[in-house]
Amino acid sequence: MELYHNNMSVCAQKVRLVLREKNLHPAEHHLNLRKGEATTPEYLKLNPNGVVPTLIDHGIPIIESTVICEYLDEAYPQVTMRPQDLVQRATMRVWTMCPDAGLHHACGVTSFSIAFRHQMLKLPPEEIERQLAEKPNPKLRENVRATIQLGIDAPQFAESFKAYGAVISKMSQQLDQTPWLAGDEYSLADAAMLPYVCRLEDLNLSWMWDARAAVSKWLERSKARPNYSGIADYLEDHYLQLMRTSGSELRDRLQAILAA
Ligand SMILES: N[C@@H](CCC(=O)N[C@@H](CS)C(=O)NCC(=O)O)C(=O)O
Repeated sequence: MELYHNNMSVCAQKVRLVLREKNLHPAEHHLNLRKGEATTPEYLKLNPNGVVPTLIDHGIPIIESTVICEYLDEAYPQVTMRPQDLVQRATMRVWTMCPDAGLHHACGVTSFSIAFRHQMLKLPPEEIERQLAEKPNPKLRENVRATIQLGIDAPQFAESFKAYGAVISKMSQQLDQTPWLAGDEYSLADAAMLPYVCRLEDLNLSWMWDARAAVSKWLERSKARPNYSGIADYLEDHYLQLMRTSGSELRDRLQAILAA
């Protein structure tokens, strides 16, 4: 088994949480996204979307992190991450589809507008253009361009950030009732959502759940599990430093956006 991934990518973190939960340790290929390593002709043959992660199992590439996690759970059922109860399983799926239904986009806009744009702004303008031109999806390309140039003043920022906040509030409602997102057991739902909450924490935005004790407790419980190594072992200090500083500097403006 092989995994093409990136240390700080939320989608890759999600898949690594599931792999660690199941005690699977594929050979790893780390792709530097800032250097365009996910858009090389060789990699595009594995993942035509030019994104990480990609899992190779029995020589076959499997793409889309949600699909990869479901695949792993079905192909390696020794440790199961789906509730037996079918209603809880349906609840699990509502959470696992959440990143694909908008949260992942909101997270990308939020992370880039607050922090990652600063890495890009250090590059010569022709290098920024080269990297943008490599993005196969034109809409994504223009979104990234706006967030690089305008940060949290980019037209799509407020809507994305509020959507992110709304997800935290939905999680809080669920976690007020059950210890894990799909019920009494840890499941694919928790693995799917943890990277997105950790990203907010990395951006120093944990004030977003100051008044939501159930989210703090869930986060603490999730990070205490051995599979959290799928995130912790890969954290890069210079990214964390950039995220913390940029998120702290913008705190007042971000709070005003959420309150508006
Ligand atoms: N729906 C895809 C999204 C994958 C995705 O957007 N991956 C990001 C990292 S989290 C990526 O590779 N971006 C390419 C880039 O930044 O150049 C999945 O869940 O696998």
